[in-house]
Amino acid sequence: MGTAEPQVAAATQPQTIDGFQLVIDALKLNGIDTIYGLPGIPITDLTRRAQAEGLRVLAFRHEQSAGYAASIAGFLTQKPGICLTVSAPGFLNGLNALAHATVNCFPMILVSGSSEREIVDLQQGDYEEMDQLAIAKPVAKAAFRVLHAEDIGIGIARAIRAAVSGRPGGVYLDLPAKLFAQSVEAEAGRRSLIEVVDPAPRQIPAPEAVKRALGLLKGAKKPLIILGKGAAYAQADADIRALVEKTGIPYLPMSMAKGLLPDSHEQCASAARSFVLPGADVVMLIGARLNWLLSHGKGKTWGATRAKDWGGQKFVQVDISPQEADSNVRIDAPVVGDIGSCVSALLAGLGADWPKPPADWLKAVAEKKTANVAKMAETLAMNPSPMNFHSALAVVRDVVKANPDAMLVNEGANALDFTRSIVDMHKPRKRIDVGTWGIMGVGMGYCVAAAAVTKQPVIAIEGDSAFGFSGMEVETICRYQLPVCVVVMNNNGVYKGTDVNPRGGDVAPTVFVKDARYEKLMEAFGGVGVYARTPGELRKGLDDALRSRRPTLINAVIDETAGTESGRITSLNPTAGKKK
Ligand SMILES: Cc1ncc(C[n+]2csc(CCOP(=O)(O)OP(=O)(O)O)c2C)c(N)n1
Ligand SMILES: [Mg+2]
Repeated sequence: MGTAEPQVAAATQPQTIDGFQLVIDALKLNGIDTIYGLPGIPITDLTRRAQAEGLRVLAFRHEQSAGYAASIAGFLTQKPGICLTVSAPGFLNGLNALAHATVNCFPMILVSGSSEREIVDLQQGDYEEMDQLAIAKPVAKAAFRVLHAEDIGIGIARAIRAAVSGRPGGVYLDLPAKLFAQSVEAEAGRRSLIEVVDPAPRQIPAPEAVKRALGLLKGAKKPLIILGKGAAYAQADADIRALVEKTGIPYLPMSMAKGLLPDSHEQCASAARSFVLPGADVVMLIGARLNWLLSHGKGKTWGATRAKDWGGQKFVQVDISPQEADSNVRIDAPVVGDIGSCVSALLAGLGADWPKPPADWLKAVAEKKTANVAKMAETLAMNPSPMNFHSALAVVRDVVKANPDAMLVNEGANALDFTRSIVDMHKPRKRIDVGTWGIMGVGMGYCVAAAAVTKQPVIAIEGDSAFGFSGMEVETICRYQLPVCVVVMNNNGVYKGTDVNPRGGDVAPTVFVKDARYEKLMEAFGGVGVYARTPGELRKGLDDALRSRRPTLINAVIDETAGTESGRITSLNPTAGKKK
């Protein structure tokens, strides 16, 4: 056994633990294994030490991409995605993603270093001086600052709970520079850390709410189910599928709920969207909000004659937030709880003899679907030169069908809208896109997180404008050798490449350099570049990328006249009068 000497030394020099280590230990204790960030003062050593301690630290070229990566990692894993940034400018670069996470209900924690509180608060001009906590608050679900090392455990526990419990969202955690170097006695430090117990407690719906909802559904002549990304987030896939199938009700998946049931499912009414929305009499929303993406539940989309009028549908709304109901129109049967618990309660309440919806409604939906699918098939079969969105996306559709586990990232205007409607998804949570705000710039950050989280190949369908927002992250993709294939739908601009400046001189604001060679950007960092002018070349590029798992960028040359202004949401775009 040992001599007395080391014991004396240990007694006189108690072991200490510093702020850096406490942050790392607190994250690890809570099962967090990845940090998406960008180093600099005061968090450089935090990134190094986290990596040395076995956390995966994925470093980006811009904090916004790191933030979007963290936000979508949260969506995919139900654990908060961690984005780590430096103070003021790095923090602000991450702020867009924090707001995006909050708006989309993705659990994320933006952790930013900050400058010296005493100097910041007296506005004495510190290095990167900014009251970050105050700035984060309006766009975060919650915001916290930790001033003392012994509070790190509490700070991280509160951030985790706030991010994932109830309706998830973006949380800001402010860690001033001084905190990292503070030391506390090691044992006390370890004891101060909290392993959060049951961070997202189930919320069981009230039995009477479930009964009310089922009563309404049962009496419906033309029922419809709408699945939102909240339903996808819930990871209650088998129960959701059982509920849809046992009720026999046609359903519409919102963009990121595509694949929750395969888009090829016979009850999927996506191809008859403009028929089922105005036609339905009772609509059950599951994890979907009646926001602008569903025309607020009002107007022509819902069969009303005027924009502000309700269509007369009755609504069941299954949502985790008790405040969601009645946000736009009357909700006749709110069912409040976590989606998994609500769906299983609804399922249990169906009983054995649940009647299928009236046959004439199902027949009408099926007929509309068949007609629209046939119309689309004709368009998809054309092979124009140069390619248009349809001929290019017909290839993507086939490749995704052959690789149903691949992740699909999607952003742009036409590049987004056409992909959403043409490319079927076959499994849950495979499609990740611009979300509630229709935000450009999520692309490459999403690709990195999707590859890191799922280990599956990633296909990103990107408008050429959309790609530009995060294009430099192709270096990140090459650096980590991620199996990402980016397809730039290159139509020379925002919406299309044909606008002309009537005064001459500068090109029009929506137009880019013609025939830009985006594929060379990927080649610059050791990845594979492909220039694709035909569906055959696009197909080969995609197949090769999926087989090799090498970072690849396919520059798909699309007819510059092919798009429409704002894609499918032209109606939201105020114009100068001469355009309709
Ligand atoms: C952060 C952000 N900035 C600007 C916009 C406005 N916007 C919507 S779509 C789009 C780009 C559309 O062009 P592209 O990605 O090339 O798609 P296309 O329609 O040409 O296929 C822009 C700039 C936005 N949605 N988000
Ligand atoms: Mg474009």
